[in-house]
Amino acid sequence: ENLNVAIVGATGAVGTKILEKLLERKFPAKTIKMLASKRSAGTEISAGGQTYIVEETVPESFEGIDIAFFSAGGSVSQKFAPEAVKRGAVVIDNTSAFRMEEGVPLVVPEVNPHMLNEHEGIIANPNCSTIQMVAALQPVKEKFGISRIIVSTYQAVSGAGAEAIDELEAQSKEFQERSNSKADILPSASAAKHYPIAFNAIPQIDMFDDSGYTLEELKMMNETKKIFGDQNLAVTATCVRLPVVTGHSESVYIETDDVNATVEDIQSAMKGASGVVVQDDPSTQTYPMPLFAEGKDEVFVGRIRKDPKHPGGFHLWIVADNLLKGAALNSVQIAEELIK
Ligand code: A2P
Ligand code: 11C
Repeated sequence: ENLNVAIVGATGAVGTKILEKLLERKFPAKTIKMLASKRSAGTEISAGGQTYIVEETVPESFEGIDIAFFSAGGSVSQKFAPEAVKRGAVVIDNTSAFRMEEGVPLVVPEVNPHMLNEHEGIIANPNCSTIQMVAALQPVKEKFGISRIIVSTYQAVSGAGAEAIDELEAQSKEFQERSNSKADILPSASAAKHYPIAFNAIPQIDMFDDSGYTLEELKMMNETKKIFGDQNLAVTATCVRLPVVTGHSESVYIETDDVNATVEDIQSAMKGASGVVVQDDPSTQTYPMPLFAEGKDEVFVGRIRKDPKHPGGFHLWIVADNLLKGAALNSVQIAEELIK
């Protein structure tokens, strides 16, 4: 009970979950400061029988803070994370602002906790769709080696923030009433065009790069190599937004180095891994789904099949709560690992 903690983006989809996880896991915090923009200064947030008053984020907010969680968008992190570090805080940043910088550990505690040994004040929490994939694949990589990953995602709107959840809800209602749907947020608030997400599937998450990939796809590709510490890993992604509120799903194809690995080998490697749950039994229609992963800490894996032609090729279906393991929980686990 000796740490002063701050949450930047405390009113957001992830920030509220960070508070929940800190309380639920009894993180040894003496104080928890709730920070957001000027707009929500004075707002009250109740959790764990306590009321927290939201304050505007300013450089001085970080005086005396030991650990600062950031989840208010990349530009807020760019502006305030250095201010927090300057005042002696360790920043655990849930945005993409610093992830690929050298000297910034990019950490999933089940995969690469050793990266926390050396840092310069900022630790990056990976993208949600990356976290659940590497957490599930780590035990397979460790036992059998992985040379190639091809992933297609089916991502929930909560990944794009509270406003995107509102947009899906409003459009769904308007669809039922046959009235005109308005799209302002998805596929990306900064995009020139917006498309409805209700009853749709949008093959664009974030903006496009000159390569034709989206930034979300490039995050999955680059972050996976950094977390696994393997720049030779062949990894490619297609990221799609679905009208699901919470829980990202992924169809993942991998090629193992050990071509003799069997489906049972993959299952038993995963069953022994912390934070991973295998739900894989076609005879009882058992497989992971986002509706059932919501609110859960674990990463769920099912539909594990051998590729019919390619030796060492396997297909898997990976689902997790993008706001928990994909964001808030992983950030709090990083903090727990840091203070060990
Ligand atoms: P606010 O409620 O004041 O706008 P989400 O990811 O769900 O969209 O949430 C974004 C979070 O980032 C919110 O908590 C939001 O606070 C916060 N935020 C947005 N802009 C700023 C800013 N300039 N400074 C601090 N926090 C910000
Ligand atoms: C989404 N994965 O689902 C994104 C959200 O880099 O942390 C997380 C963006 C990030 O829209």
